[in-house]
Amino acid sequence: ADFSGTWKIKTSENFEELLKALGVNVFVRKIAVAAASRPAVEITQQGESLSIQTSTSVRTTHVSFTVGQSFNETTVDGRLCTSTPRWETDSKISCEQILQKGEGPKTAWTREVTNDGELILIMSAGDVVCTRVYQRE
Ligand code: RET
Ligand code: NA
Repeated sequence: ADFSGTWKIKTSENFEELLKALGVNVFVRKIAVAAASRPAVEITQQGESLSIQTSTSVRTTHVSFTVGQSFNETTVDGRLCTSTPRWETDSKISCEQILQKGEGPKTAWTREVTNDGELILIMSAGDVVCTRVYQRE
């Protein structure tokens, strides 16, 4: 599948609940939720290698990885973790995260490009699941 493109958000469910499950306090949560409502997501892909930049007014992350190879990233609340992405189907990447320090709920994400050309990002923390759907700009 081709994840490349500039993506704009269409729907988001449970993002605040996700941050709450991660222990983010209500003040920071409100700021993060407002910022995350208008992200700019830029993905470039070459074969099995992806580069994903997610920009908001308060936090911008940039990750580059090859599916099948572990890499360092941060959880959505900013804690360093080791991530292991793998193909769940030929259009869906599933990634488990292990915190490098300390403890917290188990976190993971999946990114999938659907037949109708949408990108579905699912982020989880423990049993809380946040679903964000994007369309190409
Ligand atoms: C701050 C402070 C530390 C805790 C959090 C923050 C904001 C995080 C944001 C995340 C956005 C994530 C997106 C993910 C994928 O689409 C304010 C940096 C939680 C805004 C857009
Ligand atoms: Na997003």
